[in-house]
Amino acid sequence: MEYLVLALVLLGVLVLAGVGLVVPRLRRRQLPPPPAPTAPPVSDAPVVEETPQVIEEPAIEAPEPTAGRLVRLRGRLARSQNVFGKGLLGLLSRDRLDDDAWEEIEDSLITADVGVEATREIVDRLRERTKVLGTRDAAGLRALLAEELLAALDPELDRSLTFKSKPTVMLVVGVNGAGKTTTCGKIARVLVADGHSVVLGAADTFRAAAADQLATWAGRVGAEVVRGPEAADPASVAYDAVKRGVETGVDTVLIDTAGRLQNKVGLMDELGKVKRVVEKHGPVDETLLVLDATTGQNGLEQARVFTEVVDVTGVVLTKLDGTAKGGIVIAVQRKLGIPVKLVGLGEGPDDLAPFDPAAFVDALLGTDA
Ligand SMILES: Nc1nc2c(ncn2[C@@H]2O[C@H](COP(=O)(O)OP(=O)(O)OP(=O)(O)O)[C@@H](O)[C@H]2O)c(=O)[nH]1
Ligand SMILES: [Mg+2]
Repeated sequence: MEYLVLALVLLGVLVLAGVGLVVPRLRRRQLPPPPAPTAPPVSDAPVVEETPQVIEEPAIEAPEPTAGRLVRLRGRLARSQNVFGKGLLGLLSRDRLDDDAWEEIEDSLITADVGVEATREIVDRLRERTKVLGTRDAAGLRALLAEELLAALDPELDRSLTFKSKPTVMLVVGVNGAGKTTTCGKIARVLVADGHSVVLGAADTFRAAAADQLATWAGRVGAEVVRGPEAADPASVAYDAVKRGVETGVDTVLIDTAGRLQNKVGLMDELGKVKRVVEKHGPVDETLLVLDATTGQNGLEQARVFTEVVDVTGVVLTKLDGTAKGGIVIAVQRKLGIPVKLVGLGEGPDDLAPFDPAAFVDALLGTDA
């Protein structure tokens, strides 16, 4: 009986506890819904719009057109102009043109790097013609000198860059510091200005900086550069550059090579190999030898060795702006039998001009004669 009472009491306690737990929950359910979230307070502060992040592409430059560049840059030949325009014309217009005067004329041509042989020819012809024609006035003498200088420059030579293959491959070679990389950059601009598309090959793998230098030039005209790891085989980089040119469908591949002295047999052999390996894709249409005009007659010996190794098709004469020896153009062509196709007249990106013999002679002689 006692047990029964105890059980009933326990049951009662449990029932009461259950009700206590459930009722508050029910109550909570019946609470009104919480207020809807209100809009944030309107502020008078100006609305700051988030600008989307723009990644800036390097600006692509529009190179100057190439036509008439030599005329525009004629002032850069000032130092050579002093020898030809002022010096020679001054000598020629002396009252008496005796043997001494002709010798002085000869000396100034040789000093201007025209070369001994060409100088003799020019002076002999001038001497003959001034005598026969009796020319003594400044304009007449200037015209005769201009004709002889022009004839010595072989104006009939084809100086255009050859575009035969697709892509046309151009190899740029020369001794250290002649201006190869700068010239590659300038040529890339010339090509782009004339409507071509270009891939550049950084086959100077001796210095990492060489490829960076080329990449900077390429970036300015939006051209692609193919480069290899430092100390990579230059022939393989050149090969890859042409391969890339084929893949991307550009019409020109321009390959910069490392500077090398013509008397280092191993380096000259390496250059021959670069050309041969590139030719697995097809012929190299242009092999441009870059010569520093300020090196004068020494440059001619370098040039000769290069022509034996890689069959040079054109000369780029750089730094004509820094020398009084503009006559080197005559000597180079004569000695090598290869046309000067381009001339460098400064360090600026568009300071490279297609070589135009008539405009060149005109610039050398100046207009104040
Ligand atoms: N004044 C003048 N300077 C030039 C001309 N062409 C090149 N230079 C300068 O010559 C120097 C050498 O030029 P680079 O293009 O580096 O010569 P590089 O032949 O590639 O040299 P390496 O690769 O070291 O053999 C640079 O300071 C150029 O700015 C030119 O026509 N006129
Ligand atoms: Mg270089």
